[in-house]
Amino acid sequence: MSAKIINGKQIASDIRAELKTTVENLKAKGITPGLGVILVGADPASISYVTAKEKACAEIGIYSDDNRLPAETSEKDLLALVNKMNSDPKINGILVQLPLPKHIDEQKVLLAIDPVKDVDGFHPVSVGKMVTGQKAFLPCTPHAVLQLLHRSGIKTEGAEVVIVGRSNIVGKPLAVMLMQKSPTANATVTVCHTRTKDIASHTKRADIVIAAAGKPNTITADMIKEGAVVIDVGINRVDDATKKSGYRLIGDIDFESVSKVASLITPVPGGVGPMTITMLLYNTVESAKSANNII
Ligand code: BQF
Repeated sequence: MSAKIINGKQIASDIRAELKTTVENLKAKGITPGLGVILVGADPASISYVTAKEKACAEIGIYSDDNRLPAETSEKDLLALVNKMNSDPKINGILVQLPLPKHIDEQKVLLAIDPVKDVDGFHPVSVGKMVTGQKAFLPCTPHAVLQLLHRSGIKTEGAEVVIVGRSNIVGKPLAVMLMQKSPTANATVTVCHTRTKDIASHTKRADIVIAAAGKPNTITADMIKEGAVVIDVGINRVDDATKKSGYRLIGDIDFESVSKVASLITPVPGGVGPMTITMLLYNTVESAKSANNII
């Protein structure tokens, strides 16, 4: 089999066009959705993510408040900025770009964000609501994966889904979302990780394999059932002298070999990544709507 490629960039662009219309309608009512963005330090990958998110906001008419702080910023000063954004009516969503420098307690900062502005969905209140099936801001990357599957016409109901990776940002919430009692979820979920005895024995049974391990070539063709759907959440930078940046992005999946056995596959770049940013825009627009009692 030769897999069809799921065009995440195209699906993301379709959703962004829908959101742009929603934002235009909000603006006609005097409402401009706003995102407060905080980057601490100058990690090149983090700078590129924050820049991409702010550009995406501008393209659909979301106001963004850009805050780039030095790596030495104290936890106290960061918490003060979060608190200022919590009480700023122009800000509907607060994005603290992760990872934070080691001297700052990440959990403490996430806990300081007002849950009504928690557009990344990392606050324990959001996580708790999500796990118990209440309305909540969904974390952007798992939500991106669900939307990609949905918009590509892939049913998860009754499907055997194997997730490789158990992070708090991707694997763990994705497992919860896919096992939810809902026609758009209802999957049978297995989560594999670094202590799993035989990852291939699990992935080989799967109708849908989702790689979120953070390591290139974690998934190879011999680990995939013929005709399976394969989603690559990995974003890894590898040196490439032919690029002017000096690097290129690759996923966690050996695309070359896996695309010969899968029926559908996401590429990197241009797969889950652009959808992740789109879900951040979605949550920010939803937050602006709720702040103004619009459903
Ligand atoms: C693409 C992220 C690891 C750790 C922290 C588009 C993004 C990436 C790729 C992007 C990511 C990864 C983000 C592509 C945001 C996804 O075209 O393939 C967009 O900006 N991402 C992040 O904010 O923090 C991370 C990965």
